[in-house]
Amino acid sequence: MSAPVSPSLSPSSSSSSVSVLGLGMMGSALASALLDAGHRVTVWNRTFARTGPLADRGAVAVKTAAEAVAASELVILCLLDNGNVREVLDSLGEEAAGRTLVNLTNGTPRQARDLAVWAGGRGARYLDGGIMAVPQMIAGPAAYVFYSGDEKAFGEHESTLAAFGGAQFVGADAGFAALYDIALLTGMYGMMIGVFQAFALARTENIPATEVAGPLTDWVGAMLTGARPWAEAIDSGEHLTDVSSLAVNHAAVPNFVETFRDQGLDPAFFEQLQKLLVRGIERGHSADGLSRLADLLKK
Ligand code: FVH
Repeated sequence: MSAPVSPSLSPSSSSSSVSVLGLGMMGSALASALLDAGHRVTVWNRTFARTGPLADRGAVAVKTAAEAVAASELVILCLLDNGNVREVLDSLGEEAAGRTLVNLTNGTPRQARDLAVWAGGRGARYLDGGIMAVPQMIAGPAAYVFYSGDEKAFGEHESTLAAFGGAQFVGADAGFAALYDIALLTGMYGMMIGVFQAFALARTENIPATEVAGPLTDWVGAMLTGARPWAEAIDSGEHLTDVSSLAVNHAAVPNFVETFRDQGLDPAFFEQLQKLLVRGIERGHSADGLSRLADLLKK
């Protein structure tokens, strides 16, 4: 079942009609960017009061999700999680038919694929997205969004979606945008947890975190230049190194566990790292570099 796009809702004009469902910090930034780009924007939020600032700027605020979906062929969803998205979509009648649903809510690849199936069953096209920006970055030069799913729908709406920043299509499998998103956020969380542990360690001796911030930024930045060579090693399966081996790191990590314990901090992060290093050595990879850890994570 696939309903034709009505001429009055044609996505091809430079000023499009777009509906945004979910006006939290991110949804509000997205709706605001669409208004700035000159689009006609309809907004809905579970808590209606949050529509106020956007309505003041010219958005049409509606009371139900069904009205918002009915208003535009292009529908952006940005809710807390995909359980909420599914709830909202299930509350609709026939309004989803003929619409392009662009779901920018954080979620898993499997959830994205399930939502694509849901949309297909209602005659809607589905794009999933992973936003690589915080709300304040939206529409700025560093912001971009990964999209996956219906490629034709992406091509038709790419110029409207450009209001948010760069738009990168990563595959017809609806789950791919979430996979890219989670991969990049995994790097971010890993970096953050490391940085916060460094600050926590400094604070155990009353060293101000601000004193460590400068050298830490330089060091982590310098180490990140390894990302591409590690990626090449992981893709090729060739992990031999002249930088530092699993054996060298296996000898050093107990010092981190001990220091954290001595300073009254939880050493769990380093205990997990040591477990991986032990696994690598037991499997005969002691001369390999740290890029081998990616393989060792496989269950
Ligand atoms: N903020 C960020 O930096 C990140 C950047 C990358 C992408 N994430 C994801 O974007 C989704 C929304 O995040 P957010 O920052 O806008 O989140 P909140 O400000 O907390 O707004 C949440 C909105 O979801 C609505 N909502 C919650 N539960 C329901 C529900 N059961 N039914 C309908 N809507 C619901 C909530 O409505 P209300 O509380 O105002 O009534 C907000 O509109 C998220 O996936 C991030 O991971 C943001």
